Formats: sequence, structure tokens, C-alpha cells
Amino acid sequence: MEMAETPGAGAKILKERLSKENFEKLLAIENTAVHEFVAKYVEFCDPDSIFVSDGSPEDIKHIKEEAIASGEEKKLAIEGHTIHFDGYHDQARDRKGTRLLLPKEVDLGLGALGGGESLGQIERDEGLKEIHSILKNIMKGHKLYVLFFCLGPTNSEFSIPCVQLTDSPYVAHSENLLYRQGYAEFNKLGKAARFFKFVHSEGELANGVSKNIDKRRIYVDIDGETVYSTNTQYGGNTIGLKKLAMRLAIKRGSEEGWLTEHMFVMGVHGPKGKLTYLTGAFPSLCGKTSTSMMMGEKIIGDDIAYLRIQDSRVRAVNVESGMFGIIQGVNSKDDPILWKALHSSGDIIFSNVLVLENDGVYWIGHDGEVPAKGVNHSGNWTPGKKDAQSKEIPPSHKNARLTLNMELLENLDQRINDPEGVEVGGIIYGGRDSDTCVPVEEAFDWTHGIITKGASLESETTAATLGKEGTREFAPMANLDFLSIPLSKYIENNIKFGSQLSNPPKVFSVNYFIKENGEYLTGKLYKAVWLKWMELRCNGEAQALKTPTGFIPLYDDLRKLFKNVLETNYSKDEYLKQFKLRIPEHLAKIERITAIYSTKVPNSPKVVFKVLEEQRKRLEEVRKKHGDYVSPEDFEIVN
Ligand code: SPV
Ligand code: MN
Repeated sequence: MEMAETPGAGAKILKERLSKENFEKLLAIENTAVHEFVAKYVEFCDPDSIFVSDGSPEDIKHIKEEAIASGEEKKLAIEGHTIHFDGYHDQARDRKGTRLLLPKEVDLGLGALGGGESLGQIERDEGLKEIHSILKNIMKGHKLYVLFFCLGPTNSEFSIPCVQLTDSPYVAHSENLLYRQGYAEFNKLGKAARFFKFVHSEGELANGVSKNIDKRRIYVDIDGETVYSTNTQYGGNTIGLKKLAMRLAIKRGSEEGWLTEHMFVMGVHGPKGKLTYLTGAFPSLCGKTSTSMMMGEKIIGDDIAYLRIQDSRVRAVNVESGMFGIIQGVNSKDDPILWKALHSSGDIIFSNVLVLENDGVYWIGHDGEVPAKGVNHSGNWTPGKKDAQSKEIPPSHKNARLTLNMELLENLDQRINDPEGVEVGGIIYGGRDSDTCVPVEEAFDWTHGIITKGASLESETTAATLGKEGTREFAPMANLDFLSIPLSKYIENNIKFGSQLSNPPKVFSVNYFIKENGEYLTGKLYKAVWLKWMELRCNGEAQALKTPTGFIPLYDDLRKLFKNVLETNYSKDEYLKQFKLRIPEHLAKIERITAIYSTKVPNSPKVVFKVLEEQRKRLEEVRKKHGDYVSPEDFEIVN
């Protein structure tokens, strides 16, 4: 039998600072590293009181009550719903304030890729010093919550235990909705737990929101597997297990041979009752949640997946068990399942939407008229209200979100908690691209897909990060913001991952944003059809046309799918416009991407240039024969 660890110096501090009940809960976990970590930040941040959650229903309920009692959340009209506001200048992920702490000699080379915003790093000791100077006594007057979670299903090879410290009951409540409880996992693992650590403080508040935005920092200590977040409340900056853990997991996965991807996981129904699992990476605000929530299909996750190879197959788990989804545009017609959940009782946090006099809520794109007044992230609001820069303030922030546990969704797949994950049939890359890529296309093979679709992904910027909107940004695998290893290494890992398999998943791209003369060429629901086509292709059940950039659907197959799935007549004319090959735009894209990999990405894998060059040549050949814009009808059918 293994000996229990002797309590370390931390236990003494904890005994002094914690109530008996909380102390016992914490010490029941036989892992002195956990005790030392909590003790260190209890001493350092100096909270007035401490609450240790064991993840029981009572503790979960208590945290939500405290979120309401503290004013960080307010009750709404529907039972269980609450509203949380983040500060006016704290509405999105802060790239500028986010830094990786790394030794001086390590340069990940990501700094040049941030599109004007730094994806920065800071020398580890200097960064630790700075963040600790901010953290010193920061929790005076606050209560500290000590929380245990598990990234991924419990009892699974995929999963990683985590400890979160936060002085925000809103953050604690959010995590209780978004992640699997991990107290039992820690109890079971004892000192074997290799856990991630998160320290968050919202800092001093004014009117309920973080006041010292100039001291907003998200510092990621890769080697220490610890992330520090201060003076911010917005979920993407504070919820440790979400985007902060992703950076730690990318590093750990890179060392161990598995992938952490910014991907949804969903099941798409095919003929004869078959269910094929697809994963999809999209930058924020590009339709990722709405794709994963597609009517008639099954959702496993909408944001982050771990991918591992088992028995020569790719398997995926959803790292999370809840959704922190974009609410803008959710309406009864296009999003019936989400709409229903949002209008039923249940534990749901709305953030940065408009709250009406009757405690109902409204957001951009909600059914019905824009209300005449309400309260939003800017305070009292009426239509036409302007901010300090004379910019009109919309009723809800574009990055306003909903937070719920996926148990509230009718379309949740029963395998959400499967410790083995699900087998991946295909992976999808999607971006916001107004002029180049067709609505859906399959790569020739894994490497072609990883390079021309994943590593070449671009997206026109949105409101999900602070900064300018509407410019084309390089967004490889929609994962650039979260890399903690060099991009070249990350791409190599991806290529290697698939090349170990005899039958790797198919790789697709989708583009819901292709335009002509300023008008979108595809309807919001068309993605339902693209998904069905990809499902068929994963199983060898549809032919395709071979173009220089990949395989595209046949008109006849789409016509049938539109009829079956959307009960609409899909015209040939529409098809020809949507699936036209746009050679000048493709060549320009290859030029942009090649320039980035040759000038801004140290040690780019040679295969990146080779595959892009081959694609360029294929495009030039076709251009000689057919001109700049080529009809799909000029391409040959393949199986
Ligand atoms: C995203 O922006 O990709 C999100 C929300 O999923 S956040 O938590 O802010 O990252
Ligand atoms: Mn995301």
C-alpha cells in the first residue's frame, strides 16, 4: 500500500486561513502540490475568506447564489436565468495583454503574426515578477473560490485535472456550467494528478466591473502549467479551463503526440441511420456554434477538442461540457434548439445582452422589433445611443454570449462523456472569406488539407477579439491565438498526426461568407446541406468534381440534398455562382500565404511550400485553358 503524503508547509497556512469544513475538503485531496498551490495564493492574494468547492449540488448552488448576492449576476424573468455584464472595455479576449512566459532564449516567433496585435511573450522571470506584483493582496475584500475540474470526460486517457482559483463567483459559476467537476478525479488520482493551475482575480471593481483595465494581464506560464489572469471578467480572459488551458494543452499534447484543436465535435446523420462524427475549426464569430448546433444533427461540443490516435483511428473528446456561445443572430427560425433552451427554465448566464424592464432579454438578431429601451453593457440604453467615440452602441454587444450546460440541449449526443471519445470521420476548416473559396470543398488528402485549408486559413476579423474589424487575418487552424509552440512545429505535428494513419479523416473547408456584388451567395441554413455532403464523402457515398483546389460537389447531389434537408429547390444558376473557381483570388491567396510562411514563420516545413506551389501550378494550367473564372462544369467527375 502506498503511504499517504505527509502534509507540507502549505497545510499549516491553510489550517490558519480556512474554516474547518473548507480545510477538510481541501486536505481530503491527497496531493501536497494542490495544498501548496492553494496556500501560496491564499497568502499572496490575501482574500477575506475562502470557499472550497467539492462540486456537490449544494456547492454548485451556493456559488450561483453568491454570484447573485455579489451583484456579478442578476436574476432574469425566466427561472434560473441570470445576466452578467463585463466592463465596456472588457468585452472580448485581450490579445495585447496575453503573454506566454518563456525563458529568454526561447522565441516562438509568433510576435510577427498577430495582425498588429501582439501574440506576445515575455521573459519568464520578468513576467512572473510583474504578474505577482499585480496579484499581491489583490483579493483583499474578496472571497476566493477553490474549484476542481476535469478537462475532458472523467476517467479518460484524454483528460486533464485542473485547479481554478478565482475571486469572481461569476467565473466560478460559469465553470460549473462549462466543465466536468473534478474533485472526485483528484481524490482518485491523489499525488498522481498532473494538473493545470489557474489563478484569476477580477481585481478592484467599480459598478460591479473590473476597474483597473490597464493592469489587465493574462500570463501563461507554459513550464509551470499555470495561467494567471487579472483585472478582467470577460470569460475568454478569465475562465481558466477555456482558452487559457488551451495554451497549456497545446504544449503538453505536442510533447505527447496528441492535438488540442479549436474545434467543435458533432455527429452528422447519414443514410441508413449512420452517424458520422466531424470536427470543425473556425475563428470566432464565423458560424462555429451554429454549425455544431445544426438542426437534426447531434452536438458533442462547440469549441475545443482533444484529438488522439487509438488503434490507428483519430478519436476526439469535447474538452468542455457546456457552451459559452455567441448569442448574436440566434433566432427562433434558424436556431430552434438553442432558442427553446434560452426560453425554458434552467441554469443559463446571459452576458452583455440588453435587459428589458420586464427582466426579459434581447440581442442583435433576436426575433421581433428592437426594444425602445433597456440596460446593456453601456448602462441605460436607447436606440441611437453613442459611445465616447461617437460610435453607435448596438442593443447587445456583438460578442455577447450565452453560458449553459449542454444537458439543456435536445440535440446533445449521448456519447458526450464517453471516455474513449468518438471516431472522427472528417475535419472542417472554416473562415470568413468574401471572395475566394467555394462554400464547401474536400482536400485531396490529409497533407493537402492541413496545408491548403488548415494552415492557409484566413478570416476577416470580427468582434470576438479587441481591435479592428473586417480586415483579412491569417488564422491557421483557427488556433493561432492559442499556440504555445512555434507555428512550424504545430503544423508539423498536424501533418505527422494524420500521416501515421492508413485511413485518415477527410479534410474539408467551408465558407459561409462568399459574396458577389456585396451580396452573400449562400443562405444561412445552407450549411445543413454542406454537412450532409461531407458526411456522404466521408463514407464514399457521393462523387465529386476534381478542381485544382480540391473536390467539390456535383450539382445533382446538392439538388437532392437541398430537397431532402431544406425542402427547397436549389437552382443550377445558384450552384454555378457559388462553386465557380476564382483563380485570380486563389493565386493571390497562395501568394499571401507563401509570403507569410517564408518571411514570418521561422523554420516553416518545406512541404508547406511544396504543396502550395503544386496548387499554384494546377491553377495556372487551368487558367490557360479556361480563363480566370471557371465553371464547375469544366471539371471531371471522380469517385
Ligand atoms: C472564441 O472567441 O473563440 C470563443 C470565446 O470561443 S472565448 O472564450 O472568448 O475564446
Ligand atoms: Mn472559441
